[in-house]
Parts: sequence; C-alpha cells; structure tokens
Amino acid sequence: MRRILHIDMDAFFAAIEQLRRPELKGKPVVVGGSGNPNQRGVVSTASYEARKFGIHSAMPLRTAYQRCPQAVFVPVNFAAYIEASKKIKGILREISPVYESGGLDEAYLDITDVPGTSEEIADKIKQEIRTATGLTCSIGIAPNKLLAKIGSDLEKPDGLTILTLEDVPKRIWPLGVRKLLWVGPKTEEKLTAMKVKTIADLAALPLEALTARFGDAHGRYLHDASRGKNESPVAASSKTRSISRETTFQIDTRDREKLLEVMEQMTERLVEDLREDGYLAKTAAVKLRFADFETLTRQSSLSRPAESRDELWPLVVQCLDRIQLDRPVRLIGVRLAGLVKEGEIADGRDPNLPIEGTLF
Ligand code: TTP
Ligand code: MG
Repeated sequence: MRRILHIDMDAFFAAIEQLRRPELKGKPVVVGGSGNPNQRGVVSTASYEARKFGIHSAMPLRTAYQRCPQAVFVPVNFAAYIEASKKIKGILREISPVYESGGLDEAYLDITDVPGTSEEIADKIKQEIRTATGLTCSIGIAPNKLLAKIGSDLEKPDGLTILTLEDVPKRIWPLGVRKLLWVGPKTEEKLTAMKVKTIADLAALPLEALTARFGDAHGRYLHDASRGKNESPVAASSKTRSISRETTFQIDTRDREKLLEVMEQMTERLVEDLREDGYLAKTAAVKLRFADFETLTRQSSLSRPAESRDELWPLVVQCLDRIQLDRPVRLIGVRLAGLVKEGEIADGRDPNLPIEGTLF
C-alpha cells in the first residue's frame, strides 16, 4: 500500500502577514490587492478570525469591508510568500524526494519508503516548518493523492488526518462532490442535474451512467474516486501546465508603456516561480480585459522551452502588440504555458495547447 502525504499551509498569505506584523495576531486580517478596501481588487485570503465574518478568497475587497469593517486590510506581498514557500519546499524535499508542488502553499509527498509512522513523519514536518517559518500547516496522509488531499482539508487549521479506504463511507461520503480532485464547477453542475450532490450520491451511481455522461476516462475516474480509489502518481513531472498572474487597474488605462511596465513585473515574478519549481516554458500568453469587459487573449511560442526573462519577455511584448489598444483596459494578465521540467525531454505535447480563459 502506498503512503501519500498532502500538505496545505493554513491561511497562508494572512498567516505570513500576522508574523510580519505581530500586532495583527488574533485579529481579522484580509490580504488582497493594494490593501485598500475602497479600491478595486479581490481577497487573496483571510485569517481564520476574518473568515468568521463570511470573508473568503476571491470575494471583492469592498464586500469584505462591508462584512467586517474592523478587519485589517493588507496588500499582497509576493516576495514574502515566495520566500516562505521556498523554505517549506526545501524541508519537504529533504523528507522525501518524491515530491510534487501543488502551488505556493501545497504539495504532495510519497512517503511510502520514509521510515517512521505517519504521525511521526507529520509531526516532524510540522515542527520543522514551524521552526523555520513560524507557520502552521494541515496534513492528510492516505493510500493515494485523492484521499490525502481531502484529508488535509478536514481538520484545518493545524490538522492531521490519516485516512484508509475503510474510512471512506464515514468521512468522505458525506462531503460535497467538489471536494474531489478534478471536480470543478462544470462537472459539479452536470452532477447536480443528475441529482448528485454528495460523494455518497456519486458512489451510488453505476459506472455506465457515469461513462455515458462524462466519457470513459472521466466517468471511470469519478466512479473510482467516489470509492476513495485513485492511482495517480506523485509525479516528478507535475501536472502543472501553466502559471499565470493578473491584475486589475485602479483606474482603466490605454497607456501602452504603463501596461508594459506592469506586465514586465509580472513576467519577472513568473520567471522566478518557474525557476523555483524547476520548469521551462515554451509559450507566453497575454490576457487583456477592456473596460467594457470584453476579454482578449493572445499567445506566442518559442521553438524550444526557456526559463530566462530575456527569452520569455519578448514573447509577451509580441502578444501585446497583436492587440489593438482602442479602448481603456481594466485588467491584464500574463501566463507562461507549455511547461516542462528542467532536464526532462519535452514529450511532444502540442506547445500551442488552446489557452483556456479559466486557467488565468
Ligand atoms: P489556500 O490554501 O486555498 O488558502 P489559505 O492557505 O489561505 O487557507 P487554508 O488553506 O487554511 O484554507 O490558498 C493558498 C494561498 O493562495 C492563499 O493564502 C492566498 C492565495 N490564493 C489567492 O490568491 N486567491 C485565491 O482565490 C485562493 C483560493 C488562494
Ligand atoms: Mg492553504
């Protein structure tokens, strides 16, 4: 039986802000945008104290302010989050080299061959992270990624949940289908139409009903997942296909120089993230939303993957130049796609994969 660990940091950005400014400890803290709730922007995350007021990620800052005017609003400070993330990932890689990053604040580890009980390994990780960064995390350990990921979310914050297949009916079936990896809003909508809300409802459906609706692969995945079964490996080559950043301007602009300046900063940050996780990118894409909310994307690719700013930045400029700036712009985004692991031969997948707007 494999032993897979999933770790997710607690209220990651907000917890870091509370450490940077100890007077914020124990208070409702909202991290997002420029930190001014009267300006445009969304909540990146909120401290657990702020969540009691119904504040959550992706909510407009203004709404957060209405729900809790006494909350402390702070701007996003990526440099601090990247620094913490690097320390955490260094600790995890020492525990097991079979590692997959799931973003800045989460990761999977295959700990099948790591000595010690699951509790011992989890305690060691928690303690080392706390010593190195002052932060707490939640951990799930299970026979596969699917259950480990659900487990890490069950007892937040500072949780540890160890699950076996026998725990599935009691602990997993009562949950909503969205808790399953790879069940997004679209799958959820289709399942709701089939009267499936919980994972128990899903487990009650015959395989044929699912393959008929979702196709062979996804149908079988859902059928197995509802029973807590999943074989996907903790990949050295992670599932990450793209990384992106975007920002909404306080004041709409048509100034090309201003757009370029912001996009250059975004590209530099993306290149840092790319290097941190050991990736090369072949494609760059630009997303631009006009004040009337029309949204355009353009993409451009290199003949082989690269990781340097000097190679990737010109692609971004090319993309922007293919968009006519005939109206004020409200939002811009930059994305690097066609990612491959450093040292890995590109697998021939089409580098010009269609860019899905939802990935931004
Ligand atoms: P999450 O792990 O989803 O959230 P969290 O760590 O703040 O809280 P918890 O795990 O305890 O529930 O995301 C990690 C960080 O990613 C989060 O601190 C901020 C950022 N983030 C955004 O910027 N926008 C988002 O919509 C989400 C969900 C997260
Ligand atoms: Mg988290």
